[in-house]
Amino acid sequence: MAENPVTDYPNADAIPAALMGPSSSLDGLRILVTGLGVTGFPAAVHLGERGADVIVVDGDDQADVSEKAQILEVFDVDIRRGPEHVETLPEESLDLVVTSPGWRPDHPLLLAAMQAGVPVIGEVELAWRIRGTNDAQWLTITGTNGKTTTTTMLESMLLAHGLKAKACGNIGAPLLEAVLEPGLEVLAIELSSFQLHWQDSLSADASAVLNIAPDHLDWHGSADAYEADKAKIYHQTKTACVYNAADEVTLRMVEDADVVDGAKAIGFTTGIPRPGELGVVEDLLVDRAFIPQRYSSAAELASLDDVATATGVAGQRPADHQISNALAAAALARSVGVPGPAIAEGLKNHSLGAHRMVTVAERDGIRWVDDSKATNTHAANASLNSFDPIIWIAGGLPKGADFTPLFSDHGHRLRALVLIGADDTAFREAVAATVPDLDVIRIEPALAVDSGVPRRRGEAVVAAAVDAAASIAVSGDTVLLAPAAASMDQFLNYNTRGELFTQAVHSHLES
Ligand code: UMA
Repeated sequence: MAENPVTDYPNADAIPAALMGPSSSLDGLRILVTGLGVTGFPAAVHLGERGADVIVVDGDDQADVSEKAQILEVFDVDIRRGPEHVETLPEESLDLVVTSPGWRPDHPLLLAAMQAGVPVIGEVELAWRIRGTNDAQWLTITGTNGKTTTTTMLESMLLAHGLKAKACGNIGAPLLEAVLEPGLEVLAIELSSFQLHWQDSLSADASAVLNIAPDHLDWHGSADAYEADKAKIYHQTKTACVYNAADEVTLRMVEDADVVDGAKAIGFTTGIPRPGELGVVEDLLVDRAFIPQRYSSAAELASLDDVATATGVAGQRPADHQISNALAAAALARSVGVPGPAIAEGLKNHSLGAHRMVTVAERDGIRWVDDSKATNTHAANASLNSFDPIIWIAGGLPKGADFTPLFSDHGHRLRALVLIGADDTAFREAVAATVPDLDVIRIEPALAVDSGVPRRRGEAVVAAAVDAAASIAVSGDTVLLAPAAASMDQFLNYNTRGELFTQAVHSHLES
């Protein structure tokens, strides 16, 4: 497997060579892991197991980490929790920092590390360097929206072909654990822009960018920086760079990428495909990219009915963005030789995950929908397009987004807006500029004092939002939780936000 030397990554030359491979000794290296969450925990375990002196820091000292601490103790991992441990670097000298994706690049501790010449890498770079317990092919997926659905569709297609495959990465199953799992043949890897930022030497077998819309601008600093990090997914791709023919930015990223010789650009389109693309002819998904006779014909892969089944709308025409997701997944699957029937079978076996436009209850003609997964304006736009009239529950961490277009485009179908963000300034300004007469109900952020520390209580906030929506909803309305914003201002993550919403709806309806 070709190695790609890291050239422009801060302090890349200082990344310890001993890291390569899954089992060489890391004795004598001191490694700081920032974050004791989904990413940090397996990283600390792995590095500790290999003999490194590991320190883990986490600003949160409230979460129950006793089970993780018990395991980490076995490897003498030093856990330091609380705000005082994340202000700057620990006093000990360090050889490497492995950071969790939620940590912003301008975090004082990470800046201090980079200034001190200590290399900072993320989970993806670490997983790429240590891979080897299995010899799996890496199929990587990013984009602003649809990543998780595309990743699970891809996994389902690979499994239908009899491959030992696993969906992992930003989807919630750590990539590090997947590369250490024996026997896997293909990894379907969802990558966020945060994860891509902290990696540089990954050379995937095939990679895809589904679409690009402004997101996470607070984390990346600008739309250009966000795009540049997303574009890194194509770097050194070996066989197929999959792009969205309807999204010029994704094509430009492929054209600008430094790929392995022979890697092909493969487009997907919801229209009739040209040679080199996958697309739709009548009610079929077809391939004009991976077949030798692509200049004269197309190979049938699956039907739009299969996509409808895969996305929970059997009997209807699936939404265009879901057809795109299915085509992107199919392109990646084709790049490792999955035949048409397995693509169709994979779609039939697939179901959408939790918190993605799930109807959680219907009572008295009022539909309650959980789309907590809509963490940005692009996703909320798709959600708002699907219902009418709507009582919209929105707000959260705005990530620098402009909400004005959502109100200009969907104001006519909104009966009311229930705002749940801790800071709702951006939403209020957007309403004032577009639909000033819209009925806006503001839910006060709830605070609880926990061991002397004030904490936001998302549970109380969604319960109040559900009560407020119920008090104005009438038959025919959809009450839609599609926040268009991230959850971390008041919730652990979007899953928790969706679960609390579902519970609040059920307890309201039962009361
Ligand atoms: N922490 C601090 N200081 C900080 C930031 C975080 O102390 O400034 C601590 C937190 O208290 C936490 C720990 O660091 O205990 C790790 O937090 P993290 O936010 O980096 O998250 P992980 O638990 O490691 O989960 C991450 C991804 N989270 C983020 O990118 C924010 C998960 O994606 C991913 O599933 C997991 O790694 C495995 O790869 C979630 C997500 O919201 C679902 N992703 C964003 C998205 O999809 O839009 C990018």
